[in-house]
Amino acid sequence: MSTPLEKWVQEQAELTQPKSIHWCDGSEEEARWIIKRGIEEENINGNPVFYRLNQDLWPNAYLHRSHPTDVSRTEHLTYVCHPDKETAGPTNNWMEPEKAKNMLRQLFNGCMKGRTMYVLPYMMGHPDSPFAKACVQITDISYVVASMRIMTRMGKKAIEKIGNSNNFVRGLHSVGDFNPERRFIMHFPDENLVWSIGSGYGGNALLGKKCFSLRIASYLGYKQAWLAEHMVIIGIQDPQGNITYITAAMPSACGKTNLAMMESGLEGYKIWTLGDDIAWLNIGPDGRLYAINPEIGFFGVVPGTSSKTNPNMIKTLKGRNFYPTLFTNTALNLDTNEPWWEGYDTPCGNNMVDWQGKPWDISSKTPAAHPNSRFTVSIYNTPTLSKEFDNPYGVPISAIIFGVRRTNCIPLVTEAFSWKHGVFMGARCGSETTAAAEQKVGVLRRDPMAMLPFCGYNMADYFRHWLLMGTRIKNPPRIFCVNWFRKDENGQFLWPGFGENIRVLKWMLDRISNRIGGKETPIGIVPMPQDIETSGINISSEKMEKLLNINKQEWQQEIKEIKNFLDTFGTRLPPEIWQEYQKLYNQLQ
Ligand code: OXD
Ligand code: MN
Repeated sequence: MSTPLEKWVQEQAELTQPKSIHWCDGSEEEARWIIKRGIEEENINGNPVFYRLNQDLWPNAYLHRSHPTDVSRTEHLTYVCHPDKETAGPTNNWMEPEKAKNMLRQLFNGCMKGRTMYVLPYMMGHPDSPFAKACVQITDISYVVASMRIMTRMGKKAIEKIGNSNNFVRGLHSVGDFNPERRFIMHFPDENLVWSIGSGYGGNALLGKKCFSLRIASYLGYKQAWLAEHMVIIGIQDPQGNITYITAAMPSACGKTNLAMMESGLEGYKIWTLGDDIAWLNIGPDGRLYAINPEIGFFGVVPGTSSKTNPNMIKTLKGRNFYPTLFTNTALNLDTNEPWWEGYDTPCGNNMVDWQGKPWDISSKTPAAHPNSRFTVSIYNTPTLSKEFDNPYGVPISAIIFGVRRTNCIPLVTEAFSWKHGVFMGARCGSETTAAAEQKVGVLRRDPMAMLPFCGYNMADYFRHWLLMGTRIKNPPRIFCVNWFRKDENGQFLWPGFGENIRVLKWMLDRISNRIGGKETPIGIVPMPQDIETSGINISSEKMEKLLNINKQEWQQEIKEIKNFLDTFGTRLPPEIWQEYQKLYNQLQ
């Protein structure tokens, strides 16, 4: 008699008709075999799935070139299929579940003919964690198998957890024919099920990541009193050796990975890494809020990564360990067989090809590496990995940060007056768009809690859930908003960013332990300019003033945009959010 898992796999095989089925065990030997298959047997657009890079300089590292149309998340092709549209809310694409399935069934029908179907059992979260979830993804491309093995705890443990039960998260994925016309990422939250076809890109195809750990998990959290968030988790060690754990939500490609592994610019302070993208937040036995990272790898943006901006990531990428490291859509130096990207430590070579494998030189008009080129690398390679990383219960959280990318208007840092005010602060966040999704870059859009593309249900209900969580948590974390990206009238960044962001984190620690005051403004509490430690960096008090300034004119425009956004939720929006809006409005008059 077959188990529910075997039965499900069998049904998917009948639909997709693969040549063979391989159940992955997550072993090192298997990983080597997968990479070899990607080099020798599978191809995308006629090119091998993997190229072996210089193994002396980049141990166990491989280059992957995606299909040229498949380089980022495709939000317009991503659907959340609740039985009714209202539950999906105004920020999600919605399709009636049966209609979505009928449509996709036709695309999946026979799509794996001549190919291998890989069955990937994996855990999101440590297998011993009460918060972990057992999952199975089916895919038909070695790139996804290799990536999932870096990003998740893949192997037999998940099969043992599932046993004879029906209790596992299902993901069916095929690259199909890569045609954007036939590319869909469909979520069925009521069934813990994801169907994704037509893309191999991480955010569309590694179904444990955005699809399950954010979209489906956020809805599970809503029903079960926890939160699945687009957040970094870090420990900040102070000169006395105390470690304070915080989380930070930031939109895609806004520096979460750099923050997660920051080399502190302030003596005595050190950052410990727990996660760079996703946090699951649960209330612990002592009533406090605890965070776990359900992933075990980084899928980060490559351009701009260097020994200056993120020295720990360079060490991580060059580290030697049992997981391979993947580079997707970087350029390649043909003389040295090394990956290369804009903003890396060394200048480009004389014999280069770009991310598509086309000859490239310094005079070329297009970038060598795709602006959303990525690395996929194990977190266990990280020199700053927290000793609490594998703690199944997670770490207690003292502060939550909402970060935005804004040229103007939003000060370097603001603290919310209360949890309720903090929820409004998160809800009103707007940020300038990046290359992480297929869209025009640099356009301001509302992105509440950096969850706009990832919240698997109506965001009005999501705000209500956040408000309710605040009443359930003992000693709720303080809430802050940061903007590292404010510019002066000449378009220059006002704040040095990167390792110097520790100075802003230090102010937060001082606030949390009531060591320092702050200035009350209509939008929240901001530091007095002298309260941000600026010794050792060249930043004038005039610049500091600009960074912390609340410009009434800009805020008049901002508040209009906030209202327009909140209006889209109609009467479903919790009254508390409108109350906070009204307070802000009144104070800005
Ligand atoms: C990511 C994203 O890949 O947010 O993490 O797009
Ligand atoms: Mn992300």
